[in-house]
Amino acid sequence: ILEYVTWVDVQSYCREKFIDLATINNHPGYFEKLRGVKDVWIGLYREPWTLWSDSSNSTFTNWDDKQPNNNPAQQECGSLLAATGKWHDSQCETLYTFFCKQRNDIAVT
Ligand SMILES: [Ca+2]
Repeated sequence: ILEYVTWVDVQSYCREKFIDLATINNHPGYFEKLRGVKDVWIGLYREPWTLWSDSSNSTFTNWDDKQPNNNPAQQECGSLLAATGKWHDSQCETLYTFFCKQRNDIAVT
């Protein structure tokens, strides 16, 4: 069952149950896990956008056109559009589903 929660709630949940929010890389399996999902929180936070929630550096980026745009204001949390895999900055209070980082793979919970 997919849950829709705020970014901060995802971070506490993932840190308690797994390791942290998901980091996204070029892992070929991750698009398959996005089937049937709409918007997903990822472990990126402003600023800088180059650091994951687990403090690892983001070398892989996949921002959508004109993102991050902070429009409308206060878009401080990173999300991913499941249909395209592209990243957006979004308001942290938005309710999206999420990934947690589990070992070195990602898991949909
Ligand atoms: Ca945006």
